[in-house]
Amino acid sequence: MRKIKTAVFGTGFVGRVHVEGIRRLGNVELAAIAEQGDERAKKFAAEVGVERSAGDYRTLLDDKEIQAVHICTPNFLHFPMAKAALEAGKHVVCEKPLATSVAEAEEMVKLARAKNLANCTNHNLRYYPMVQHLRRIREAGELGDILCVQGTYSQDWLLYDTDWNWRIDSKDGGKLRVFGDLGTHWCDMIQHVTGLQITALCADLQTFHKTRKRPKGAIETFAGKTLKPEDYEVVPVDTEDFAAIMIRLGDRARGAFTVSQVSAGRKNGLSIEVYGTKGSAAWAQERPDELWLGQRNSPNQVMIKDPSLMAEKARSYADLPGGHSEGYDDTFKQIFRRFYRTVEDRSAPAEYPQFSDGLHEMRICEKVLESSTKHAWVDVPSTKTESAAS
Ligand code: SOE
Repeated sequence: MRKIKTAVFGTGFVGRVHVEGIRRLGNVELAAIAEQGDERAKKFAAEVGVERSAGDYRTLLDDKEIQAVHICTPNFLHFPMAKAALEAGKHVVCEKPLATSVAEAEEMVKLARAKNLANCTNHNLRYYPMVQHLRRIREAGELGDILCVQGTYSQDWLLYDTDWNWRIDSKDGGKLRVFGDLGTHWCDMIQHVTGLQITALCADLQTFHKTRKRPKGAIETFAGKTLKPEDYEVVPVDTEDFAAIMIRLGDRARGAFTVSQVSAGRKNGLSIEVYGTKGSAAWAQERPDELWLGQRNSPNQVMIKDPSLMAEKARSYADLPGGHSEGYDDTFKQIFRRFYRTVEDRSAPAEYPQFSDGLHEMRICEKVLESSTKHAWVDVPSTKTESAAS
């Protein structure tokens, strides 16, 4: 069997997760790694056992054998890298948020369409098996009409002013930090499971640390807990630590959620609650194999992931039997599997979030900023997304 050759651009926290996810697929070969600077690229490639590395990603784009690339760099590089990759005829998986502006995201959508190349915005969190089960029971009408949604995406790794990461600087991460990083995941998930787009919002942002102590050396995501006072310099902060958002979905449903990187004890606390006219469901990322099902007139249930008990259309998202947990890493395998199916066969349905989904998230980001600046509700323009329904 001839494998599809792919390359990973960026070797931080999520680049490593992509490397592992790609290797679990079977039909894809990880052919090269790109990272700024030859030495860094070579070191990472050697560590993960990839022969080829490049200090400049563009050298890999000239290689006709490489059919696809994964962009896992800081956000400001997503647009130039994706544009260059698409122009070179490569299929692209791009980390979220897709870009740093609506204009960039629009151009990426247009270019991918014009070139007929597979394009994925990596909203991997949709692919937890119990999130897919929730989506399918909602589609089957088991929750009735959706009335309201609630939730949060909260972490604690930027709680102290000595915590630092590239995302804090808007030049690298974009104008929104927590919302771009976590809010886009939450919105993608809630829209995916309810089948409703966010149509209006009202956002309140807060930057608790107006200055932070930036380490003098480079620092990896989630990895700043061991530095000493002399290792830092004080810099102003221009991105938010926390946001509270009220939303409207479709023309009837309502909701509210928060996003935070300063909530002590919350490590990767994404939760969604969906309340319908017949029943409700709630799911939390830190207990991914459980789905809470709420009833008005009978006892509530906690369903444990078990493919044999899951909605039929959700079963292909669980590879292991009941009691064998599937987590964060597995969501990457699931999304990549579906992406590469469309690389192999361009007529196969795209069962994953595409650049158009990432564009919708960028529109939401733009409106979050506008709303918080104006202290007002704002409408969110609708986006025609192209992901296949199943
Ligand atoms: C850091 O906040 C981060 O790694 C995000 O970038 C991911 O998208 C999220 O899934 C976990 O947290």
